[in-house]
Amino acid sequence: MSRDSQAWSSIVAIAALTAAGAVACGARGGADAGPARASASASGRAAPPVARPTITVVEIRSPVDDAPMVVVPESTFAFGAGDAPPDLAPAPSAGKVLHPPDVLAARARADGPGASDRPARTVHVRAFALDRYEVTNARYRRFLEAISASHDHSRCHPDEPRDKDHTPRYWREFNPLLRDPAYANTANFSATTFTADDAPVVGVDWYDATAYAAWAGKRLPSEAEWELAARGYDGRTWPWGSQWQWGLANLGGEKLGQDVRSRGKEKDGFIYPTRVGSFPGGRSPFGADDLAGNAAEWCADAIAPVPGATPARGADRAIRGGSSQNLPSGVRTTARAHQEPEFRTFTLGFRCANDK
Ligand SMILES: [Ca+2]
Repeated sequence: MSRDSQAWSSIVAIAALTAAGAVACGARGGADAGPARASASASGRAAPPVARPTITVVEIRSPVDDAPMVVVPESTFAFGAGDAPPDLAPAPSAGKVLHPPDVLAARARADGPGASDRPARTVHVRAFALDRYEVTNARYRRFLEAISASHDHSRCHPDEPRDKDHTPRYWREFNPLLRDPAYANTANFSATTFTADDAPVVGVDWYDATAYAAWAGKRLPSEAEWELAARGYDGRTWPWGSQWQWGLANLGGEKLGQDVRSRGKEKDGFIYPTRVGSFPGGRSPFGADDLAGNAAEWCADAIAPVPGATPARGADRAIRGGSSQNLPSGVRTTARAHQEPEFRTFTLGFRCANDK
């Protein structure tokens, strides 16, 4: 139970959803373990079937940043992709069909050397709450004003640079990609592309994200928590299900297979991360939005050089969900990425979690 828990506003049940084939909640086995508060029975084999509890979408509000959060109960679930390739079968409706180049590119990525989400294994996580949306520029601005006034970095990560400036990169360097003439014709930046109040804050590194979370009385989610919130109990490939469908997430790659006149345009309408909650049809089983695409999201986990080893100081940190620039395979619920903790780019933000 977090120290802020008593200040949390009353729980509001929004809806009750029952997963197909639901059975009684099966919080089975699995001792709790760090650093991600999750344990894995890494067997090298596909994960055994996991019971599919009933999912009830419950929303609460953080008392510090007033962010809506969804509650995920203590759970055991199948973490990581199984042996089957991702289901990229085209949707039946015209205009929402994957073009052949999209399919080929997506499958190449899903099965390539970068696919580090296998084998699947059974993981147990304690109950937690997760921000329903990525942290927005408006909320981050409040944090930045607070820490700029107080100069109190005592709750920031001990490895971050002394008196670190937590200002997002693109609040200072407007439109940096236009230095590249090849991008200049298609980038379509505006003064508010990366500063709009209701868009996710991007251009923040892992230390910035960690500092915001601490200010808000929260923390970054573990990869296991993030994946459970996105995937639910039925092993779905994307937050809405295992059938690919355009228009349910802000991602990229939609220009592939199109003629040159479509340069700079995408079917979802957005090249860059856009207003959070713009794709309610892609909401996860637990009620979180934009887990697939929009801004990619820092997670708490440090990446070990080999599975099971202790990560080095300054090790890469995990990134989940893909972004407005990824292909369908890159926004799968199990797709993983990582970068050094100082890395900042225009498609990378975060959301927070908290203990329940
Ligand atoms: Ca996202």
